[in-house]
This record gives sequence, structure tokens and C-alpha cells, in this order.
Amino acid sequence: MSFAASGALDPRGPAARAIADLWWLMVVLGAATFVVFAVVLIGGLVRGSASAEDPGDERPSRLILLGGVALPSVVLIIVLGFTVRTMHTIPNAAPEGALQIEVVGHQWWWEIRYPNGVISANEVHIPAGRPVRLELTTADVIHSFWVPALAGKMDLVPGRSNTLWIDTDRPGVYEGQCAEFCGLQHAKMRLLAVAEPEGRFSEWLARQRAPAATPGSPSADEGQQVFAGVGCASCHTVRGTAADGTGGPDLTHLASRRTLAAATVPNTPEHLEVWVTDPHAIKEGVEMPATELDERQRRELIEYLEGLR
Ligand code: HEC
Ligand SMILES: [Cu+2]
Repeated sequence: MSFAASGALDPRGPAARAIADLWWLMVVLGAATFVVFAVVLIGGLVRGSASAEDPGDERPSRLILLGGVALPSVVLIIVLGFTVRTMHTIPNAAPEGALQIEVVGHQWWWEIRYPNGVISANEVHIPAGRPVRLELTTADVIHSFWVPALAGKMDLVPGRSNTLWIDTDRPGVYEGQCAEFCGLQHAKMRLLAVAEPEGRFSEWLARQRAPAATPGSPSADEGQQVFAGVGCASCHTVRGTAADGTGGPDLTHLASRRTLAAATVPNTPEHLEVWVTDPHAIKEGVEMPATELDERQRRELIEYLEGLR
């Protein structure tokens, strides 16, 4: 799957832009240093072979002091200065009107909690043009939240809460990735940040606030019985029904999400069917058991889940 913007070098927000500028400065200084070094080295090789007979001066030359000590120090001090400046550019106090969203890391998915009580997974919706303050915690091990196009990385550490500001003026879907090794499926612990104009964001949030849609057909209704009967409800919440498990993602509005299993596969009926019967085929070792279902149960369950808009 690939979405519009994903790279740290394609910044779409002020924090990411400041970080990208710093990166370019380091590339330019690094390249310039390399060119100076290469010229001196080649010059030395040429001269060295021309005057091979001459034992030369054994004392450290001014060139070594300048090129080996002074020049690197100057370059590193410049980089340090700009790094400190970049750290100050990225806000660490609440900007006016910031929206607060909680992100809880789990092996291997993201729980997202909005101020109005909505709980979702793996998709952080934000209003474009308004700063967002993320409160980052973890339910198990250390994870790291990273949406390269929007901001730097921030760890989710057991027993504490870290904050990260994300901010973009450009609506779009931005890819993110857990950036701290957190176990077997760390690589498949991805997420999407979905930035929408304020009005559309509010509509989305209001829709997510609603309880789950009631099954729209008799077979979807059967599907809901299957969901309750085979134990899905012990790990998953579907608000407005008896299902109130918390071991896995909230499924109240599952069908409104773009992906399944932490942005591992697109949210299509085909992938959903594979996931529900054998999640390990998509994500080996995942904390969800495979479930034996007959043909009819499977069809009804998928119909029910597809109706959770
Ligand atoms: C032991 C707890 C457990 C049980 C039982 C369980 N699940 Fe899950 N489920 C999880 C976990 C944990 C995840 C997150 C996996 C990941 O992405 O790493 C998950 C993910 C999902 C997802 C993907 C959600 C998303 O937004 O990515 C769906 C759909 C799902 N489960 C449906 C079901 C159904 C249907 C059943 C019953 C047949 C079921 N689950 C049984 C724990 C469970
Ligand atoms: Cu990880």
C-alpha cells in the first residue's frame, strides 16, 4: 500500500520541515568535507610519488592541525548550533487551540483515543491547520511513534507519558511506522495519519462517536451471534453491543478504516476473511487466535463486520 506522502524528505508540517532542513545542512557540510578531504588526499598522493626520494618533515604540519582538528570542530559546532536551534523550533509547550489525542502502543497495533470518548485503531485523524498534541503511552513494551512527513520520532515508554506535536496545513494521508523494535511483528506495526479540513474532521469524529450500526440483514444479524459465540467479544469492543473486550482494537467502526492489522493490508472483504479465520497468515505470531468457522458462519461474520461502518 502506498499513500500520497510518506518520507522525511517530503515534509508536510513545520516540525518535519525543520528536521528536513537540518538533514540537508548535514548532507551539504558532509559532502563539502568529503570533497576537501578527497582533494587533499589526491594532492598528497601525487606529490608524494613525485618527491619519493625526500624523507620530508616529520613534525605534524599545519595542514593536519587545520584539516584534522580545526575544520571538523568548526563543522561539528555548526551542526550542533543548528541542531539546538531545531530542537527549540519544534514546540514543547501547548500551542493555542491544540487538540489532544491519546495514542497507546500495543504489540503490534496502535490504539487511538479522542477527547470525545471515541476509541479507534491504527488511523490518527487530525484536523489540517490545527496543532495536535499526542499523549503517548504503551500497554506493554517500548514502541516509537513516527510519521516522517509530519514530525520526528517519540518513544512510548512503559510507566510514563510522552508528548509529541504534530501539525500539518496540508490535508492528506501520511504513512507512519513504529520505529523501535518491539517484537516479532514490529515491522508490521504501521499506521496512517489522516489530515482533513476542520469541518470534515469534525463530521468524521461525530460519526465515530455513534454506537455501532445495527446489522442490516438477517445474515448480518446471524454474524453478530457468531461474533459473540466464538469468543471475538472477549478481546474486541463493539460499542452499543455486549462486546466489550479490550485485548484488541475497538471494532465499532471497523469498516470505516482503510487498512487492517496496523496498516498491513487494505481493508477489503477478502483480506478481512483471511484475517478473521487465520490472522497468522497475514501477521505471524499476532496476539489473536485463529478461529474455526464453517462456510456459512464465515460469510455471516464477514457480512456483520463489513456493516460496521
Ligand atoms: C485473544 C484476543 C483476541 C480474540 C479472541 C480475537 N481477536 Fe481480533 N484482534 C486481536 C488483536 C490483539 C488484534 C490486533 C492485531 C495486530 O494488528 O497486531 C486484533 C485485530 C483484529 C482485527 C483488525 C482490526 C484493525 O482495525 O486492524 C479484526 C477485524 C479482528 N481482530 C476481528 C476478530 C474477530 C472477528 C474475532 C473472532 C473470530 C477476533 N478478532 C478474535 C485480539 C483478538
Ligand atoms: Cu515496534
